[in-house]
Order: sequence, then C-alpha cells, then structure tokens
Amino acid sequence: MPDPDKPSLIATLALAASLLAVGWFSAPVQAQSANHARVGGVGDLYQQHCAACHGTDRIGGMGPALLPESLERTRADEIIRVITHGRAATQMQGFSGQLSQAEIKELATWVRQPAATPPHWSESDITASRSFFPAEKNEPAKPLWNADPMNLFLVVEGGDHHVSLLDGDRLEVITRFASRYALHGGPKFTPDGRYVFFGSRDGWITKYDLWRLRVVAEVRAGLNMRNVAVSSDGRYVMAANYLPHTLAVFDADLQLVRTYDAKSQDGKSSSRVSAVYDAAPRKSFVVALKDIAEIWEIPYGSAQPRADLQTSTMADAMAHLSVQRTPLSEPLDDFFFDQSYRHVLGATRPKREGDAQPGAQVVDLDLRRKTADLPISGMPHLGSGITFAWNGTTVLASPNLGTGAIDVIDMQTWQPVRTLAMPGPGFFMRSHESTPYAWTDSMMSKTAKDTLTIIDKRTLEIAGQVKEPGKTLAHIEFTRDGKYALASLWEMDGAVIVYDANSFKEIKRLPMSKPVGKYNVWNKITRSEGTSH
Ligand code: DHE
Repeated sequence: MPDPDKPSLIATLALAASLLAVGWFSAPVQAQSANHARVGGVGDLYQQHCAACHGTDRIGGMGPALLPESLERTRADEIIRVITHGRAATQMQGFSGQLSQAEIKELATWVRQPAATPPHWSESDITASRSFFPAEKNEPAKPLWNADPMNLFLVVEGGDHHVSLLDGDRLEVITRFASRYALHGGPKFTPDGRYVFFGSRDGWITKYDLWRLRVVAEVRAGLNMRNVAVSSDGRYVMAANYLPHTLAVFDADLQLVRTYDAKSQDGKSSSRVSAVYDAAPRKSFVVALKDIAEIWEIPYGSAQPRADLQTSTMADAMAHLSVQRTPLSEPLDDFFFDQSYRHVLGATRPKREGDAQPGAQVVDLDLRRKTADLPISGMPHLGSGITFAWNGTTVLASPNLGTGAIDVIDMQTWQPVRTLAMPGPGFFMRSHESTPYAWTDSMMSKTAKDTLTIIDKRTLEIAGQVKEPGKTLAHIEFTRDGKYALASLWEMDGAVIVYDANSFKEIKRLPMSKPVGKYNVWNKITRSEGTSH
C-alpha cells in the first residue's frame, strides 16, 4: 500500500506548485529587450492579448514573466483557469469572452514552451532596470514608528503580494506595503537591521528602508531568481539566478558590480544557481550550483570599497570577489552551515522520478572537499535546518520534503542519534536559543498539513502539537526573546497566529493574506542557531 504521507518526487513538487498563487501582480514596466516571441498563430494571439502586460518576449512587465522556468511550479490547469477567469484583485482580466477554450488551451501550452529566441538578460539590461530613490533633503535618520527596531518582524504575504511590518513587542502591524510578485526566500537585513532586501522569483531585488518605510532602490538581477544574500559588512548584495545561468553582485544601493557566468571550471557546462548565502564569520558568499558538481566561495573581506561605481571600470571589480571552487561528486540543491560556518551541510535532489536516492553531504570549506556523508533518508530540506546543543554535543535537524521523518545528526561524528516520526513531510523548522522546543510543519502532507509538531530539544521527544483543522499551518518564527512563536495560517484569508512558546497556547491572531514566511530582525542579524540564515 502506498503511504499517503510519503509522496513521490513529482507529487511533492506538484503539491509545492499548487501552493503558489498565480496572482498577476501590478508593477512598474521596466526596460526590456526587444526579442519578440512569435510562433505562428498562437504567437500572434500572445502578442495581441498578453504582450502588453507580460512583455513582447514573455520576460514580464506589469505582469509576471511567462517563461517555462517561471511557470515550472504552476499546474497547467491553473494557467488555463487564470487565462479564462482572470485573477481577483489584480489587473489580470479573464479572456473567456475574447478567446475560445481551444485558444486558451493553446496559449496555456505555448507559454510553457521555450521562447523561439531564448530570452537574455545582460549586464546592460540589469543596469537599465535599476531605480533609485534618494533620501529627501533633511530627511531625519530616525524611525517613523515607536518600537524596538530589533524586535520587528516582516511577514511576506503571498496571497496578494504584500509585506506587513510587525512590532514584535505589541504584536501589532506597523504598516503594510505592496511587494514584487512572488517573493521567495527569506528577506535579508543589513547588519544594523535598518534596511531589508527582498528577492522575487522574477528576479527583482527591492531595498526597503524600515525606518522611513519606503523603497530605496530596485533592480532586476535576472529573469528567474532563487534568492539573495547580503554580506555581513552590508556592502554587497548577491543574487542567485536560474535564468540566465548567472550570479549578480551589487553594492548596497543595488548598483551592479559584476556578474559571474555559472560555468564549470573547464568552461564546458553551465548551471542554474541553487542558492547563495552569506558566511559571515568567513566574510564570504557561498554558492551552490544545481547542475554542476562544484560549490563556490567568493570572499568579500578584502574587496576595497568603491567610492563611485558609476565611473569605475568593470575590470577594477573583477580584481576582487574572485571565485574559489570546491569540486564535489554531486551538485547541491539546498544547504546550510554549522555555527562556525566551516562546514556546509548540503543535499542533492533527484532530477527525475526514478533517479537514485538523493544524498546529503558535509563539505569542509577550509579543506575544500567533502568530508562526510550525512545519513539522512528521503529529501531533507537542509535550507531550513537548525542546530542545537544536545547531550554534550551539537546536533542538526532538518525538515524532510520526502518522508515524514526527521533525522537528528551528531555534528561531531555525523551519525544519526535519533529519527523522529512526524505526521507527514514538512518544509520548515525553527527554534530559538531561549526555548527548549523546536517547531516543524507537515505542510506537504494531505492529512497533516494542518499540524505543527513541537519537539523537545532536551529529550528529542515530541512535546506537543497545535492544529488548525483542514487548513495549512506552517513556518514558525520566534520573537527576539524566544517567548512567543508566530506561525502562518497559510490561507488566502489566513493569519499569523501567536503562540506562547512554553504553553503552546494561542495568544493572538493577526489576519493576513497567505502569510508565507516571517522574519525577526534580531534573530536574522544575529544568526540565531534556531533560524535559517
Ligand atoms: Fe523555498 C527559502 C528552495 C519551494 C517558501 N527555498 C528557500 C531557500 C531555498 C529554497 C534554497 C533559502 C533561500 C533564502 O532564504 O535565502 N524552495 C526551494 C526549492 O528548491 C523548492 C522546493 C522548489 C523551487 O523550485 O523553488 C522551494 N519554497 C518553495 C515553495 O513552494 C514555498 C513553500 C512557497 C513559495 O512561496 O515559493 C517556499 N522558501 C520558502 C520560504 C523560504 C524559502 C518561505 C524562507 C524560509 C526561511 O524561514 O528563511
């Protein structure tokens, strides 16, 4: 009998895709390349009905990009539904009155095919896409609100593509603002916690001033992006792209410093970039590549500040920020670090159903080689892994997209110390130095997506559960002091639910539109061992 809580890879990814809202977000039209997408009749239909919002070359404009890479995670029937009926509260109208069902189906199939001329996004496209909004004359450099600036939360609301700023003491919303369409990955803060950078799946990076409550700068780093990282000195922002196969690095005001082609050492293969993270104690960015068995480290510590990037030549920048490659036997999808940041703990995912069981490994960044296998079965989501002290050693635990089990691993021996059965596969795990508990979801399970499971870090036993029957409950973040756990009721008419982190009792709920994730300034900038970095 197949276990309903152990989905196949395809089912897992399809379920993940179904979690995405296909909301057509309204954003200012930016510079685009002039690559017209036309394939016979259906290409003409696209140009006539869709190009004005989604770009003549499908790379996006007022609406999101309509490229196979951008639509990979959206079901075919959902695309048909949106073209037919439109999407409420957005500028995407329904086309059922103008197009036949056959034409709608044809269009929906066509946008999932590669463009006739492959889309490109060059350094000049990046530079031309940038907007910068300087401070007004005499703008006071102090917050517009009265709250602890270190206990703020940002809540990314995927339902209608907004972000809410919460006061973490009063647990009240300070303000709410529109974001780019489909933000993904955790927002990244400058070291002082004043500015935050958001990355969108369509490649936009937005720098937002949390004190003055306004956008400072925006740039489109790529056409399909995974995530962004901010250097611990606050000077650089790096973007990891799937399309094109590049990394792009910016200064703190989002002026392009340089791009890197994600190519293998011999230059023969190129790759999507899985993710980039800041490794603060090493003063470097660490980059995983999805299609090439290499991990890159790009030190920024010795790079000189550049007084005027506009007039500096690219050659100056090329002298800094050079790539150090570590060859691996398998490419990495997903990773995090130990607290010293010497070790990368990474996982490979199978490319296709039926591929060999994915592996997880430990890479020593000093020795520049893999030093151990991580004995974790299923599909660990190491990007959401956490570390904590247990029984005189430090252990790691991560949610598992493939199975409902959480393997707890001793980080000295890299051997499992316990396997904890969960009600179903989950995406996120969180804890905090000041709480004995770690919280995790089972949102990939049809039957247990409504359950958060609470693990006692001292005993490695299940300490409790909270439920929202029939709804999806996921993604925890703690207040700065670890006293409250904030969870996402992941529904269009959802909420952030605040639980007492000791009694697991609900304290409050704040209505939100599909709150995907939430991020506490202090926990993020201090790299709390219970949070993703
Ligand atoms: Fe994510 C973070 C990868 C699908 C919501 N996700 C990340 C990060 C990576 C990653 C590498 C860390 C980036 C960072 O924080 O800088 N995510 C992947 C995938 O490979 C996967 C499975 C498929 C894909 O093609 O992207 C995937 N992710 C999803 C979703 O379907 C989720 C649930 C909904 C969505 O909005 O896309 C989702 N991912 C998130 C969230 C974070 C995230 C909320 C930040 C977690 C945090 O607490 O920091």
